[in-house]
Amino acid sequence: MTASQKPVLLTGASGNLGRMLAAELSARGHSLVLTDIKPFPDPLPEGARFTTVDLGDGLAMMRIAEGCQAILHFGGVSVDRPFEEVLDPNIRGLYHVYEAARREGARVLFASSNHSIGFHERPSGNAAKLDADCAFRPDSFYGLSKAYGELMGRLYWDKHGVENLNVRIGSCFPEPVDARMLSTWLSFADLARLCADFIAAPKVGHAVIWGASDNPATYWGTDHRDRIGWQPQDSAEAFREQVGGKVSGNPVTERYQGGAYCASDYSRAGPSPRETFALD
Ligand code: 15L
Repeated sequence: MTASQKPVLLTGASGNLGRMLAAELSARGHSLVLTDIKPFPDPLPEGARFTTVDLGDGLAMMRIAEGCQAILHFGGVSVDRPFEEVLDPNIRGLYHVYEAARREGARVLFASSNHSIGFHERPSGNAAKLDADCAFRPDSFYGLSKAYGELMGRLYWDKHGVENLNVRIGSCFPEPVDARMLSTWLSFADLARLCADFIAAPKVGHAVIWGASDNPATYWGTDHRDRIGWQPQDSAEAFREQVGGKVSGNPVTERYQGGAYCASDYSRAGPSPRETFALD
């Protein structure tokens, strides 16, 4: 079996993005191993099998990854949750994913998030966009787990040569639903193309990509998309009239890239570290 015929493991297969990717990648002819802690709710796509696996179970992860060429890691907690809920799936689970990848010689696509850098301010006017090599500024325990996941990729590439692509997903939904998403929206079709390009790329190394469509109002600048030859084709701009007025009215939410995740449980006296200490 050649590398391109070997199956692709998709974790988090029963979630919204997982279900969409299972259908799209199967339609592109990939053989898929699907896993999630929850049952797969759809009829199984052609060339796919599904097994329930808890990311916290290292042995089960090793077994399910056997013979796979790549792991698309969309499993784990995908929203702002208390630390104890994030710990097992997103911290311990990530280690299991990477150990399985190391053993199989598989590459990893890690579904990271804009919340790993959420406390960067939104650029106003012509201000410089944020490049992918910026500092992590997590806005939640969830965002912190995504920063950790990206660093795990850094470690496994430097130490073990496990290739990995870290996609800082903005807001991947069928359509943008508020004004922030004019900057952060990633269409399902652009994400599916990104995953297909990742599987097909001759070399990835350790790379970071902003997971957003071709949005003119983007917060984000350069990244490593050339490594996989990905170019987003959709744009949130078509939805401006529909969602342009949908803002929260919360100054913390509206100031930072991570939006409501920054404002959640926020307890600083002022809205910004810069104003308090004249420091960034
Ligand atoms: C995320 O990381 C979440 O998974 C998603 O539910 C959205 O909240 C998204 O970020 C966002 O920032 O819009």
